[in-house]
Amino acid sequence: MKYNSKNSMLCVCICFFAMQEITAQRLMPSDKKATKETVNLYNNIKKLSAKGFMVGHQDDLAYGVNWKYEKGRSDIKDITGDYPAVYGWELGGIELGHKKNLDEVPFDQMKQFIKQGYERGGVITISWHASSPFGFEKGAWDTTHGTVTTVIPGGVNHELYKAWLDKVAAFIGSLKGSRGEAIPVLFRPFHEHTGSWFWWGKNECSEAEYKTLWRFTFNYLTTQKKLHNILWIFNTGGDFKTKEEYLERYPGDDVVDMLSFDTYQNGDPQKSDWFVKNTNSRLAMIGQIAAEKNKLFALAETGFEAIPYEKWWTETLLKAIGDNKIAYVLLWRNHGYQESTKRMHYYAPYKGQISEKDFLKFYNLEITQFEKQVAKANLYK
Ligand code: BMA
Repeated sequence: MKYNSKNSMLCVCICFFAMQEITAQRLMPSDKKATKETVNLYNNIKKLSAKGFMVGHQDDLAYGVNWKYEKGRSDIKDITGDYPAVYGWELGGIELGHKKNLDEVPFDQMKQFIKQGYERGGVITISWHASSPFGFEKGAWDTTHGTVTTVIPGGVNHELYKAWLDKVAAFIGSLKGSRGEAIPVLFRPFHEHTGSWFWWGKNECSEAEYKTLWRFTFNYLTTQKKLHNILWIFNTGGDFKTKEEYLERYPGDDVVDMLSFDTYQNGDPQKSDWFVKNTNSRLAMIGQIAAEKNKLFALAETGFEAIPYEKWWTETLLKAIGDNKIAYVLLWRNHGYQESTKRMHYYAPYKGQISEKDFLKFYNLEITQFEKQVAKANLYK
């Protein structure tokens, strides 16, 4: 092409619109100072979710149904030869200065597991069953009405709450990759708030109080503690009926990056399709909200305790997700036999478990993303 002023004008215009397109597509986390790796993760998860969803597992590297703390082991890897793409970890107990979390995972080991998962290219998500300042015995499950009022600014437990956040911040701030960079985490505090089983639940505080609790926590950790490696996940139970209901306690677009809810299979999936229908329609609902708000969405906790149905993965979970372009689905922890409930408590299969074959089928689908595939996508670059 011959160079003339008309051509160069055209070039400038094309570049201008191309740049605009790129900036329009680029997602910015709610924390305006989010680190490069955090911004990259946010955008790369979005790209990845167009092709398929990541599969995650709580406490995956710490223990499984028949083992505890064996180097490199994972129940999911025992079956597939691959790790989950998302690693869920839990901070409950850290606020009290405990060395282990409420499920007995030592925080110093958790830190190492987080680094390992991150270095391999996986994604880290953190939940926090924060204890109630009134109920150390019942912990997060102490539903004394009005607890939230006491921890937000002006409340009698506000200083205590700040001291708790300092401990959370020290942990999240200590997560560093091999170049000294902060490891990005998807933080999901005050989860399942549409239920009434935690002290931050629906019947335990007002909408305004919940929002204040969230916004205070966001501001304290980002501004005061200068943590810029967090993507913030808003999370309800699976019991909302409308978009309006889902958003009742939504604290604002400026403090949330991802929308999610938790839901579990109950009863026999071969007799009733409520889990498939319920989950699918609610994911569609939050997917619409996420699209309107230019945010991501996920199924942040799910599973079928002890997986008694051998085809639950391809016949139930896969259908429940359907064509919703979720970022990830996280299976809850593989505790094994639980004395308190006198039941087996696990949500991912282990070698020999009846749904093992179907899980492998699920693994081999193009739409499901485990660590090897996700590592190729270089989520932090
Ligand atoms: C629940 C159960 C409990 C556990 C808690 C917090 O769903 O798995 O055993 O203590 O989550 O991780």
